[in-house]
Amino acid sequence: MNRCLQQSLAYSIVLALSSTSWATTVRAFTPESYNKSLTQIGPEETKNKVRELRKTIPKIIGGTDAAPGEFPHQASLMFSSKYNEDSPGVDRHFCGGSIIDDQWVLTAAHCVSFMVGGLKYFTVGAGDIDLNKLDEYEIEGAWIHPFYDGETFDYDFALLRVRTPFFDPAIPVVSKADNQHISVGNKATITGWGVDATGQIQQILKKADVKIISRNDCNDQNSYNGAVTARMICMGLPEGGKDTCQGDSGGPAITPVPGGSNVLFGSTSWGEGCAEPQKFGVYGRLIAVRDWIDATVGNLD
Ligand code: 4AZ
Repeated sequence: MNRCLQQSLAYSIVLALSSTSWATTVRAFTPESYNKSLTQIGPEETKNKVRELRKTIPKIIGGTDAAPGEFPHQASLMFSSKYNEDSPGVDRHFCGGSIIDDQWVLTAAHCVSFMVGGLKYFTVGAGDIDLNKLDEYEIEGAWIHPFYDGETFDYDFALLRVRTPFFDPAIPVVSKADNQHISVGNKATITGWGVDATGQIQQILKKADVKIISRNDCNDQNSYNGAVTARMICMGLPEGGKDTCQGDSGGPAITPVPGGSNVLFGSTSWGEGCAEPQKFGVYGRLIAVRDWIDATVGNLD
């Protein structure tokens, strides 16, 4: 068997296993088990116990359905239907992406690193909010940011070039001028087909509004304790409840700039759990790699 296919199978197994273990955790905490553990201890311990228990329960990730055509730049990285004929899109999707030029998708390096050597087994899906109705675009080439670090997720960026132009329009990538208007506390919109609190990939694209969090707050001891680099930007709500999750990686974070149009300024990268208080979603900060994007796309267009 081809090595890449083996790797991708391994990846699907990891995905399947992680959602299985998550589902098991949910089932382990029945109302009976809460009540039992709570009645045996005093009020202070009860509060702490509740806090502990809450950490282990998947939170509502807080999304709602996107409307048709609302995020035409949204793309899906999928196992190609050519090699998985009987599988619907929901079973083949593994990451998000954003159309940034007529033949280019921006995504996360960690979504692409295992494709190398087997691009034909993968495809870019776009053109619908329904994961089972996407048009597929063959991938011509993949460019991973040269400074990508698979351990720290620093420079978690990749570009994919497809063989034929997308039917849907690209979203502009944040410019230096736009970036002045992107500040802590601003609202941003995140989208993706990634898992909800039940661990299921979503057939209909979901959206949620979150706030931009300062790197300082995100690097706090209660959050990521220094792991957030200048190539990352955090978003979420301090109380949790709205976040990206597994399967959203590589997908867009957008915000309006003066004049009213949206720009792409983040790409979903990592986080501890999903939608937990203080554990913000961490996104690739596109302004930090705008020159690399321009050079890569510009050289081939
Ligand atoms: C993931 O595995 C993933 N809560 C994406 C985003 C976040 C966590 C995990 C952020 O694709």
